[in-house]
Parts: sequence; structure tokens; C-alpha cells
Amino acid sequence: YEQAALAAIAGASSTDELEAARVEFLGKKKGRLKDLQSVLGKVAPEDRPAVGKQFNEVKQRVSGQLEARKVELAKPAAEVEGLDVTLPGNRLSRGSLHPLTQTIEEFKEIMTRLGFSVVEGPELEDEQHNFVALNIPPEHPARDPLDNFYLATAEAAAGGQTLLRSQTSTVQIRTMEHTPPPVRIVSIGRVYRPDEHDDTHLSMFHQMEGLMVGESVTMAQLKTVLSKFADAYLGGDVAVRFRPSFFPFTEPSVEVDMYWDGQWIEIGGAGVVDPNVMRAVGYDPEAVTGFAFGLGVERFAMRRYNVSDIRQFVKNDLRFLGQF
Ligand code: FA5
Repeated sequence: YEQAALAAIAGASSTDELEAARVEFLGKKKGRLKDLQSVLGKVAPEDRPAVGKQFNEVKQRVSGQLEARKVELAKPAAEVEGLDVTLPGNRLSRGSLHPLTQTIEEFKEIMTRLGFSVVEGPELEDEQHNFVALNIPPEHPARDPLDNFYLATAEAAAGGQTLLRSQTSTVQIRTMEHTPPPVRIVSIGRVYRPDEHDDTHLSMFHQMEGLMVGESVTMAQLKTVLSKFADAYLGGDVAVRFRPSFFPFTEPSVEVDMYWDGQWIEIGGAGVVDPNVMRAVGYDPEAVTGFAFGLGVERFAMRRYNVSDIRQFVKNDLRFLGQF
């Protein structure tokens, strides 16, 4: 009896279970103690005092354990033996903004301070905005199906193709189409090209497009804006260099390099908006001039955070992402 009673008390993991054990082993009306008591009645009269004493001792031990267990179960869980509430808790891991999201937010903030408004454009484009209005004629190699993500749609069969935009320059066109000059905008977003992935190329990446059009906007202002931008984002010892280049939608065109922390990197293209583009959107190229630029967002972030492989940005590796 005693062994069974103590085991039941120790095994009770709630006050309800403990109460069930009490009724079973110490219950006044029925229960095992009562059975034991009736056995006591059958003991020879001369043995009764000794057996009675033993009975009371057992009853006391069982009651004592019951009380002790009751106190233990009443304690808050934190005080249960083996749990030290003064230890630091488990840290909940909180998410953070993706480094590219942080970069884009910072770009927008800097360009807003420089007086540019932020506009958006669609990622799914037509040939008019991705090529035609940008002075890229039908036979131009930039329109090669191998260099673009054309969609297989009904319109494609009819001649008007839809594609994932290959550059944010599309947004220059969309903006000028519905805004009379002067214009001062930037647009940051995804662009798509079937480029082979390597440590500086992805097939989906981001560009920041800038456009400024007004009465006498010049290449010198372009250089100033880009220098101020690079200075604000990278800070310190920054220099901007132009190398002659070619884009159908600018004339002259340049490749933009930036120097920072002992290294030159190519970060985008730029130039003076071509008169053909002005005419395509209904602007008078005799009355206004402008500059445009398109920078690689990842290339900038790589430089600033010292990331040597652009693919890190799309791997979803928490060990990488957690550092930002
Ligand atoms: C252009 O896309 C032009 N639209 C830029 C421009 C805008 C010129 C306005 C004149 C006026 P380009 O193809 O060079 O240019 O791309 C610009 C930048 O995007 C590159 O310098 C590079 O930083 C980035 N870039 C290009 N391809 C990739 C790629 N596959 N992965 C990551 N970044 C890329």
C-alpha cells in the first residue's frame, strides 16, 4: 500500500491528479486506507497496538508526502527545481530589411534631397517604351530575342511584342509622355536580361534611372549630381569619371566609373538625351535639353558592403542577410 501510494503522489503532475490519488489512498469513506483498516479489525487483540501504531505511521508518511507534493504543484512553473529564472531568455530572431531594399531606400532618400522625385514604371513593357521611343530601331541588336525576355503572347504573333523591361530607361519615356518639362525624376526597379550568372551579373537586377530635363541642362550638371550622389552614399574620398560610350538614346554617351576606397568600378551609363527621344515624347529639342543616367544598384551595394559575389543577394542565406 505505502509504495503504491507514494508512487501515485510523486507521479501526480497536476492538482487534479493529486486529488485523485488522495481519494484513492487516504479517502475516509472508501479507498485503500479503509480496506487496510478493516484488515486491522481482524488482527489478534494482543497484536493490535503494534499493528495500529504501524498503520498510523504509514498513514502519516503518505499524508506528509501528499502535502509536500501539493505545495510543489502549487508553485509557479518557473520555481520548479532545475529552472533558473534569472538566466537570460532565448533570443527571438527578428527579420531585417534585405540589403537591396535598404540600399534602394537610401538611394531614394539621397536623390529626393537632391531635388528629384521618385516615380515608378511597369516591369512588363511594350516595344514602344523599351525600344522605339528610346531610338532603338527594329533591326538594332539590342532587340535580339537572345538578349531579352519576350513573352509568348497573342500580341507577339500579331507583331506587337511584350517583354520584361531590360532597362529602367523605359520610365524616362513614360514620364516625359505625360509630364511637360522641366522634369527631374529617378526611378528604381527591377530589370531583366538573359545574362549568364557570375559574380557581377544576374538575370534580374536593379537599376536607378535618373532624368533631368529643362531649359539648359548640361553634362556638367550630370557630373555634379552623380558626384553628390556617390558622395552621399559611399562617403569620403569619392571620384566620378566619364568614359566615352554609346547608347542610342543619348548623345554624347558615357560610361560612368566611380572611385572609392582605392578602386575604380563601372557602375552605369549616362548621357545627354538624344533629340530623337525628345521628339518621340513630344518635347521640342530646340527648347529643352536634358541628361539621363542608369546605374546598377547591386554594383553600388557590393562596393559599399564589400560583397564580392552579386549572387549573395539572391541566395537567401540568413548568415549573409543577418549581417545587414
Ligand atoms: C543601360 O542599361 C542604360 N539604360 C543606362 C543609361 C541610362 C544610359 C540612361 C544612358 C542614359 P547598361 O546596359 O550599361 O546601360 O547597364 C547599366 C548598369 O547596369 C551597368 O553599368 C551595371 O552596373 C548594371 N548591370 C548591367 N547588367 C547587369 C547584370 N546582368 N547584373 C547586374 N548588374 C548589371
